[in-house]
Amino acid sequence: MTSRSILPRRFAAVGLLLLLLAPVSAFAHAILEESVPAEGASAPAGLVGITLRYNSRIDKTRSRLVLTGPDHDHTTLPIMQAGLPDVLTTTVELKPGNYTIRWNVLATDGHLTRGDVHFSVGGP
Ligand SMILES: [Cu+2]
Repeated sequence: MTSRSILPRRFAAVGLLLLLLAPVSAFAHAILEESVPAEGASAPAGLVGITLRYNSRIDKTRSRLVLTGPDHDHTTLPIMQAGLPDVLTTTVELKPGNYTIRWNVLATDGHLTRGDVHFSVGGP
């Protein structure tokens, strides 16, 4: 075998490798792009709508939103299954105080990511 015939094979191997890696970058794991309430924002007391928008589709049945309130109690919020595939929504009745939403989400690439959103609830 000469070096002339080896070189194209190398290129073919690199091409195959790129082809195998392509789906990974096409379906990146979830990064939070926008939230309502926004980080550090304030919402009026009462029924608060929570929306988290990601850069990729989310497996809603295997993702979790846990709310920590002013009494340091942890509440798992129900995630609505309807709506856009890259958006998690829920509503919860909240009294004034400081809150943290911890999100654990499973993206369609099979990777889990998590993060926190802090916000406060003021008077009605
Ligand atoms: Cu990923």
